[in-house]
Amino acid sequence: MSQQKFNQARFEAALTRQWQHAGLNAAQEMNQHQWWHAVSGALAELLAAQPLAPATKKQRHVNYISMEFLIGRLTGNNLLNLGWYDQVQALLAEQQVSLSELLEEEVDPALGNGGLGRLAACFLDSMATVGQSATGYGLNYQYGLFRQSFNDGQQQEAPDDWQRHCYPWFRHNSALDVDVPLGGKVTRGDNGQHLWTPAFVMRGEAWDLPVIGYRNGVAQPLRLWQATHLHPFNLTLFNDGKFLQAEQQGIDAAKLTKVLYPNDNHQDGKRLRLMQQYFQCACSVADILRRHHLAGRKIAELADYEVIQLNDTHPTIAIPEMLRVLLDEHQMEWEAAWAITSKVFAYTNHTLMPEALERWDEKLVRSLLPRHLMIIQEINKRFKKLVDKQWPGDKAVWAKLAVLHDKQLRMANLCVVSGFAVNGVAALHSDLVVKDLFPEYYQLWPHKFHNVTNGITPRRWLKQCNPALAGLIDETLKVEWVNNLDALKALEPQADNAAFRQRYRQIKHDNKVRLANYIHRLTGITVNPQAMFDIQIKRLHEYKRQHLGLLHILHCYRQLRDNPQQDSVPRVFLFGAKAAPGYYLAKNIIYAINKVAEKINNDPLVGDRLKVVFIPDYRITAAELMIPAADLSEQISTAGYEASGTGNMKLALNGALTIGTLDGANVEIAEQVGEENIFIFGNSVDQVKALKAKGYDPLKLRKKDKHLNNLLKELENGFFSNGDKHAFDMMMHSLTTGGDPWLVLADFAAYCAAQQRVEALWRDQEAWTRTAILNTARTGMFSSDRSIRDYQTRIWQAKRQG
Ligand code: Z16
Repeated sequence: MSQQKFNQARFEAALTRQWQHAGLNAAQEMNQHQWWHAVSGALAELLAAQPLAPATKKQRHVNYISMEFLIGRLTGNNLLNLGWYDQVQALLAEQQVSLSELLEEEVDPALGNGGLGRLAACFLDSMATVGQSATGYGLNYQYGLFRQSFNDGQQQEAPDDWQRHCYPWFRHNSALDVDVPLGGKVTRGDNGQHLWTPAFVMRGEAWDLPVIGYRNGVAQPLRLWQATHLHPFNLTLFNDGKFLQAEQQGIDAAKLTKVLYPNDNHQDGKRLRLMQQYFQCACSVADILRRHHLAGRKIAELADYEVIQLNDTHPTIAIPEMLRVLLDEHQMEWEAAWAITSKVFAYTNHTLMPEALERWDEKLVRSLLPRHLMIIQEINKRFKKLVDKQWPGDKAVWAKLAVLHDKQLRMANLCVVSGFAVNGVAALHSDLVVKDLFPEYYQLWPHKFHNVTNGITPRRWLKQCNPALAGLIDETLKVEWVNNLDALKALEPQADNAAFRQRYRQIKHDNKVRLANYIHRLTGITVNPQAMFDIQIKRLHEYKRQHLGLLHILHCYRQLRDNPQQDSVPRVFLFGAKAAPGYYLAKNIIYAINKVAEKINNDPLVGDRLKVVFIPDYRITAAELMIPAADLSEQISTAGYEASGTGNMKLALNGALTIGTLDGANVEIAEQVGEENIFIFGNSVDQVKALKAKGYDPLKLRKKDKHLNNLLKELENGFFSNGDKHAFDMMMHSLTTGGDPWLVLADFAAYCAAQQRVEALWRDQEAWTRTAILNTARTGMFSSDRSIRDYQTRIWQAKRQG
């Protein structure tokens, strides 16, 4: 496929229709926001007229189902992928309109929480770019992830109304409506068939966003389902004069896709969430089968043409839904329905943490999905025969492997039993999936287990967010590297070129100035762009250990006060993180960081040498500004708990050096850039296990380490909290009497030592820049294009077993 040409006349005509539609008399009457709207709407219109790109070679169509797509702003990115940015910029300049300024008008669609949702968005970009025919299936939430602000340092949440009803990139196709039943009961028909009489029926509407490949003419849909009531809603009740009851259905349906659940790596088992999951899966499965039939294919051939990739267990209910449709609507036998289903589904695991592994109360499932529970019971029963054969009489193994157990439905087990592939998201993580999470399943089906290391799209995460660096690379390599990121290898020799280093450093500096201006505008705090920008950006979670970062900040502050004359390395510590609204300990850590920041930033003794800024409302748009400006990337999770991480990849690619534990994809980053170009510290996975096994006691550690004890005391004695000795109780309890489950104190000394190595290198700016360049040159494998090719060869197109 080749790039689609920009047609100026058609674009101008579309633009005219846009302002006319807004009721204006001339383009000049548009304000900045209307300009953004009109330009985006005009582009969407041109794309809509374009036929969908057909698959280029014989390959299964990928249906990527995810509860979250954290896509970020689309207009700038779409222009870049289309290759139309410069032409549109020039056209608007004729009207004295600045394209870059109007792009700032777009609200960042925040239909995801963190890494998992962003990964889904990067994968869509890469599938379109490498020519993998695909549809993304998600939910069209009215409210995305909450907006964050701080009130005296405490996180405040506000609803994120992103005005989906007038988002110009949406295309609604009412021919794709799906009816979704819920609740009720199951009876048997005359021929013994199952008849599900639902308590109510909702309607799913398909709202499509275009996913545009990088300059290859490909545009394919991200299909977001939106719930609404049926039209007309309950007519019988309406005619009976029970207007309010008739209306009731509509009220329930609209609630369904009202808001994204704000948890990352945590399940809370709410009824409405299960309804969202089923709603999404029922709509998506119906849509996949509709397309299959429309193409004139037999249902028995489904697995030859379609694969369904489940992004974590959130869409697992699609499995029994597929079986239900095949059994009850297509009247297939169990064996035939199972043969198809078990060749279609593949599952990606993103976490080992027990609180994130989804389990649903059997009772809740029965009340919403009575027929699905019966199907799951059948899967469970048949699977038990296999387990009994392999481990005769072993109750303990069955207790672990059962899909239904203790009145609970375990979604991950259902995925492994029913799918043809299971993958982890980084080499270390995939290893732990096999060894710690699913060892018995691995014994049964070793061929199902894979690793596919995560990746990031270099279009958004280098070319778009760091245009100056992208320009330098263009100029140096003189080849298209953004869809062939391994080409960055050729930058390696430039690390030894002083002139190149100078330009690379200047670009980093300019990016830091840009961020400093943003910080000043947002918070009123002035930061020095000469200082080291030390950045930790990710969801707030104990395992990610923002509080370990905090202890090191206290350590730096202590050193300054103990020795005010010392020649210290000036640093700006930057945080960006949202805490789930119900995660009180995480919120307490945010509060602690903000209070410490306040004290340090206002201490005249500190001056320019230390600043701490918690940037509010961290989101894709903020990441695009922060990542190109980072010198140091904090990746300091307790080893074994960060499945992969993807911010780590973005930062390294943009020339930040990593300080991190041997966790997730950090391990592979270290392999790629070389041990001498990264700062690794702390307990390894095995050491973490050993420490816990022998009974780790943080209080003992505290007693032994006077310095650490003093730092902790300052958090407990009100020094940072206007005398309030209890301000940080929750965090302090976790670190001390609570047993320090994330080994913050255990890694503290090693962390500070690694930070010292960081400072030693920083003092030699040429050596630092050399290392940064090598990070850019050697992180090409973290392109999500490579991840997608791995999925293709290992999972989607692999020869199918069984
Ligand atoms: C999530 O963002 C992740 C895992 C999970 O179970 C649920 C959510 Cl919402 C993250 C992992 O924590 C992170 O390590 C990984 O890089 C990311 O998923 C993408 O795989």
